[in-house]
Amino acid sequence: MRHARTLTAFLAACTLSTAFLAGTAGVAGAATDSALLVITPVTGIKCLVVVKGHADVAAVEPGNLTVRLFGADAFDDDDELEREGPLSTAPTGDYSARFTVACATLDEDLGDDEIFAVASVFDPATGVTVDIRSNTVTGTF
Ligand SMILES: [Ca+2]
Ligand SMILES: [Ca+2]
Repeated sequence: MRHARTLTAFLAACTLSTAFLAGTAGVAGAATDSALLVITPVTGIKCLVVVKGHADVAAVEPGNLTVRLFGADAFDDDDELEREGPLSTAPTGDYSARFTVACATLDEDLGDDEIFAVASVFDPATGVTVDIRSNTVTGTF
């Protein structure tokens, strides 16, 4: 009985988080800025980087997106490791950038490396570039 209740609570939590994720992928103007970083080693040498999310912009144009990767550092400035672009968002402000880097590029520290992405999206309607910081991925690259 106790197990059943725990499982039900767990499933309810999963449903909630799925609904939340679906909500963040929405239509231009209806969703807030977001950036999700996922890093997957393809081989021991190459790593696949995916940065996807949404920019709440009023207008878009080709080449409005630049994606940068940084190594987070508590005691020093964050190092820029990689820059990809110009890329383009979809007309909705949604974007998904996929590229491979040498995994060694992500080796920004002795031991564990803390990597985050910044998606910079230019809005031609306002002339403003919005920087959207992602989650931080910790790994040993
Ligand atoms: Ca670091
Ligand atoms: Ca390292």
